Amino acid sequence: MSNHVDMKVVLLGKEFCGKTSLVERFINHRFSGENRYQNTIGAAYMAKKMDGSLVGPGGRPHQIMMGVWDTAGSERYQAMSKMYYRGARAAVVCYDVTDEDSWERLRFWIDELRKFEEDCKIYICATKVDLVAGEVARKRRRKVDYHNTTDLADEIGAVVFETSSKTGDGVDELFQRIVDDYIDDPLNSYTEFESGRGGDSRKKLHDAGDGGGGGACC
Ligand SMILES: Nc1nc2c(ncn2[C@@H]2O[C@H](COP(=O)(O)OP(=O)(O)OP(=O)(O)O)[C@@H](O)[C@H]2O)c(=O)[nH]1
Ligand SMILES: [Mg+2]
Repeated sequence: MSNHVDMKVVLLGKEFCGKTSLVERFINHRFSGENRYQNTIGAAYMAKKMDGSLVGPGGRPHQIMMGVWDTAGSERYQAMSKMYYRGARAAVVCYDVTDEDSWERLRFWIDELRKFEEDCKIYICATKVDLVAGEVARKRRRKVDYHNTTDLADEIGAVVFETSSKTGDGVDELFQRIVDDYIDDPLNSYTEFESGRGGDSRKKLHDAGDGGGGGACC
């Protein structure tokens, strides 16, 4: 019997906003460099074993395997995105703090998710914060006020993270928070059940994993 549970996470956001770099930093702990842009075609999948587990029958811990779908931001591929966010337990909707258009685009993805995946938890990720570090850079380059994002997040019940794939700031924290929320949410992949006459209450894992399948695992 499997001793892990799959969770599906999808990354959405305008092209060039930093989704692939975020996954690369999270999975491989590296940043390819600002001059190495290679747009994603369709989508890419990667998986990683996460810290934390769910308690299964007999009290056996089941490790969480996070499968991340990194989608293409180009509008050319928009129609395909539904395939990748279907069944996702969490969506990281990204925008680039130096690109106002990418912030405007958040609404589109949030509406899509709300329409088709009501139970998918939304995390708003403000990327490239290294580019606005320091007073001068902040004034010159930041195009989206942090409070606009927190207001939007409050409105839709989302969580906000600011990240830099260049320095690694906020990246592990974002993905660990996703897992922690997943474990804490009784709707996800396990339910309470009563065992034994004493009514010993434990968590029971659902059989069905919802991972995206395939791909590299670290
Ligand atoms: N300084 C800085 N540059 C970044 C950061 N994240 C991404 N970039 C750069 O931004 C550009 C776009 O990054 P990608 O991660 O490829 O963007 P994407 O959202 O995957 O783009 P699509 O695949 O086209 O949707 C690349 O040149 C990256 O090097 C960051 O945190 N800091
Ligand atoms: Mg990409």
